[in-house]
Amino acid sequence: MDHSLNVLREGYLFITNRNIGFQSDIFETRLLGERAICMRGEEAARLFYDPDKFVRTGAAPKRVLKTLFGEGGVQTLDDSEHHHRKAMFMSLMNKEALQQMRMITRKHWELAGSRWESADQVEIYKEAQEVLCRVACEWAAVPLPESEATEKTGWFAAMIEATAAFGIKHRKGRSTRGQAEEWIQRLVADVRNGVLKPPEDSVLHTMSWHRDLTCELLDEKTAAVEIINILRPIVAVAIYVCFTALAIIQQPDERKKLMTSDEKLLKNFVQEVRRFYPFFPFVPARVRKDFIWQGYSFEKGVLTLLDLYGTNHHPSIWEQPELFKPDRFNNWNGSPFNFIPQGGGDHDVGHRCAGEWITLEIMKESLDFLANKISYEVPVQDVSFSFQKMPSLPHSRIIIQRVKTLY
Ligand code: HEM
Ligand code: MYR
Repeated sequence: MDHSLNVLREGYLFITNRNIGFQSDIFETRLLGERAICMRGEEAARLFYDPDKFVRTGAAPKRVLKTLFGEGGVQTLDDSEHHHRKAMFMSLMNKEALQQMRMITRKHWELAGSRWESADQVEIYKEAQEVLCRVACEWAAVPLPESEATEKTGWFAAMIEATAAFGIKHRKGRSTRGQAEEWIQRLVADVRNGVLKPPEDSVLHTMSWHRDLTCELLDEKTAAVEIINILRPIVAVAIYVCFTALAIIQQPDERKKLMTSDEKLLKNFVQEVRRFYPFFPFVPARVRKDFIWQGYSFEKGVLTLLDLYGTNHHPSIWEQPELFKPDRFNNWNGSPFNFIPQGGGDHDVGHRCAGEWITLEIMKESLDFLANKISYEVPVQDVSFSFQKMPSLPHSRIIIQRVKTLY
């Protein structure tokens, strides 16, 4: 029987529910009309990120490519083509670029905080998306006139929300991807014909002039897809920021510990936000060639899903996984396979998220801002969140009022 509908009904818990029911971290089912293996846990992640065992070509469903990922992007490449493209992404994540990201994020939060002083109420999610859209474009050297900030934020948000949606919402994501690709393609063309001269180490410059393994420039559309693979996920960090705001509100004792803006404590807190709250549910791959693992046979071409959320909540990895405890990261062993909110394994040779380090920088700065740089009241609201809807968010999007800046 095909269980695709159950994925939508059970969302983040689809795999975990069956792991518990079958008393096994691995099981087989049918999804989108084909056989699929689902698995969770540290050993499953170690297997999934073994490049000899799985490929990504043909793994992501069409609807994901048409909305979230884009076609021809790094997520769909394998082997030397992947390594070469991924190296370009990772070259943009150097120490200076991370520091730059931190400073840009701070600047835009402080500007937003000053605007909020004259507002009745503020919705953190919406504000975070707009702040991060400005941050993303500034960091990437993509020109964003202030008059277009709201529109472009909406385009990225629509792509993120469309992936697991149906009807109008899904179609909107597809059409906004088209608009966004056209917008960025025009910029790539302008860089190539000398009309735009972004700094040499910027995302826009690097991607516009990147050459593939045959020394050809990327076609304009692929270059746009990859630039959007930087901009869109930075806007998506707003989801983590919204959950961070929720954690600050719900954990006054943990918040107090952050008063000195100690970097290690900020880091523990955001790591726990990334572990605890549901965000990217699972990642797909296909079996590269037949093999047997722990008695289970994996046949060439079979769709395989690794449960990221389930691994981050696995009871044999995490003590009391359903409690929010940032201090647990004082004792975390740093394994690339047991804490995998943005994928696992290696950033350079595997598909682990290229933006993991900048996500951490944005989150630490956003946490420090929300916990220490402004004062505000929290009106009564519905902060619950769904495990069915992907991506999930607190229903109220976190509303605050009577904001005062402390800087
Ligand atoms: C890949 C999650 C932020 C760029 C991924 C993957 C996940 C993920 C689960 C796939 C891992 C795999 O296929 O094994 C997230 C989450 C984020 C986030 C939850 C928080 C918002 C970012 C940011 C950037 C980024 C800020 C860039 C600035 C990428 C790219 C890939 C990727 C380029 C493809 C890597 C590859 O296929 O080799 N991300 N990501 N992500 N992410 Fe992120
Ligand atoms: C990004 O923009 O790449 C980062 C985060 C977006 C998360 C959106 C999660 C929604 C559901 C995705 C299902 C993916 C199945 C492959």
